Amino acid sequence: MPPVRLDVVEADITTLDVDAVVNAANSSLLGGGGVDGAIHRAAGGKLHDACRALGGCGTGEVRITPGFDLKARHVIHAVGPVWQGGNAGEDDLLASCYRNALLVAAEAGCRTVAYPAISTGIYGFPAERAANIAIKTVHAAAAPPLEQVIFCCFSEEQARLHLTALAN
Ligand code: AR6
Repeated sequence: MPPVRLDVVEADITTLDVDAVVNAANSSLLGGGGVDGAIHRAAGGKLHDACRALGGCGTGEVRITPGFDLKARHVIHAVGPVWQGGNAGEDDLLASCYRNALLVAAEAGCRTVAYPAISTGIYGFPAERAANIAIKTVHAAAAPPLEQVIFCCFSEEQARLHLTALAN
């Protein structure tokens, strides 16, 4: 089996034609700002209904729904940690998001998955530290049937941090 390819792109994740996009959600799963708001807007109101039926999600955990009006067939909702200074288990919780999303994606038969930089916006996780955790965790855990994992960055700086982490 060929190894899973890891790529960094600078894009709006709602535009990507992949099997699953990961959402940086909150524990209610009922939407919010940032990438969560963008995904809900692009997927349409049925996503909200599907999320409501799930009844919430713990930090570090994930839930899967259809992608509805998105090109992506699935949305994997991950609840990242709120940054509290680094001594509240934030690193492990962030890694759990990346790992659990890979497991759920594989269960759903996904071959291509795109992640945003979970927790690095409204939740305040330091961007470089988060990029290192994202790349390290996915590199260690990605396996077939997955073929490609995309780190979808929303700025040049985020993309640079992920590319640097990938090169190390
Ligand atoms: N495509 C890709 N990345 C994006 C997009 C987009 N369209 N929009 C923003 N980003 P954030 P969090 C990047 O704040 O920190 C919500 O209200 C953004 O630049 O979306 O995990 C939820 O409901 C940043 O690098 O998520 C939660 O309450 C990254 O996505 C809370 O925010 C994550 O930023 C979650 O906060």
